[in-house]
Amino acid sequence: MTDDAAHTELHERRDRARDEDIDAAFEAALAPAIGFMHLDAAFTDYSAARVVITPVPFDGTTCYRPGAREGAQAIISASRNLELYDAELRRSPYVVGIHTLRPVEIINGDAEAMVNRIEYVTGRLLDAGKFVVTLGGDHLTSIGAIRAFAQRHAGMSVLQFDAHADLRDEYEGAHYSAATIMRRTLEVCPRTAQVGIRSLSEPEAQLVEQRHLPLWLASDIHAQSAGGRRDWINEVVAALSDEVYITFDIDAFDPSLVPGTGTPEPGGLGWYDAMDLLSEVARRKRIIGCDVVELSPLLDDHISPVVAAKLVYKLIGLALPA
Ligand SMILES: [Mn+2]
Repeated sequence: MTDDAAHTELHERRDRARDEDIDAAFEAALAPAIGFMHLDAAFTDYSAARVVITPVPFDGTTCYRPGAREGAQAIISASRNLELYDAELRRSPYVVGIHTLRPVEIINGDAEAMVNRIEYVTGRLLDAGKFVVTLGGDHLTSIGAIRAFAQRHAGMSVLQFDAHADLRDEYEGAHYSAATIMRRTLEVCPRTAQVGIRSLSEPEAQLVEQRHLPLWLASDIHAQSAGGRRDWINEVVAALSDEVYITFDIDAFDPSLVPGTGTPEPGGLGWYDAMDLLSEVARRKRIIGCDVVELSPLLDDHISPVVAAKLVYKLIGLALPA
């Protein structure tokens, strides 16, 4: 089968279930679990896939409502509903191949060991030349991935979307926590930009001031957007180096868009705030990897996982122009 034929057949098959699928279901029972975007084997083969999705079902350092351990699977399930074709990019990003790993085995009660395991898995994938997308899990997940990237990309920067600054040195005595991940990030990657922030402690605010950390409050972004101004986008891009790792805490979005998160904060970003910035970053920089964390599914809310899944697919499309 040519690539074109496989492409067309996949589009058709996803549009309507066929009787043969009942037979196929018997075979599928013997096959690996369904991955992100529910693609056919031609587009999920590990050796050919450009993208590898790493699910991390860990929420051991969540400080408010737990449940982010269900986030990665909810994103993968919701991705079944997405179109393969990206309307704005005018192409089908999945053709680069997307392989979904089995979830990383979690280590309960030992956040540092969990970080080390994620770092190891991410490092192996990077050394194999993969574009790695890590799905949390709570925000602790990200530091493992960021360390693996920082070791291999000197001079990279980290762009964080988040309601929270996550700059505490310790949280309830813990060095490794969802609340400390940007502080740990600064230890391996001093160049950061924090966007959508609307919750931080006084010591965190002092740290931002002392170190002149580039940080954009959601309220400032809102005020600019309301006045039709987009200066903040240029400012954020200017703060970044050429190679950009994106860590996207889903609570950066307004909770009216994504209520399914562990530590919701009112007054967040809209979808197009995030899209406009991401498009500009993709246009002027190189996105080397990303994670989407802190989706914590709620009963009867199927919107939050869809938003997160669409964000993941958009990040892949923006980072890897065909
Ligand atoms: Mn957060």
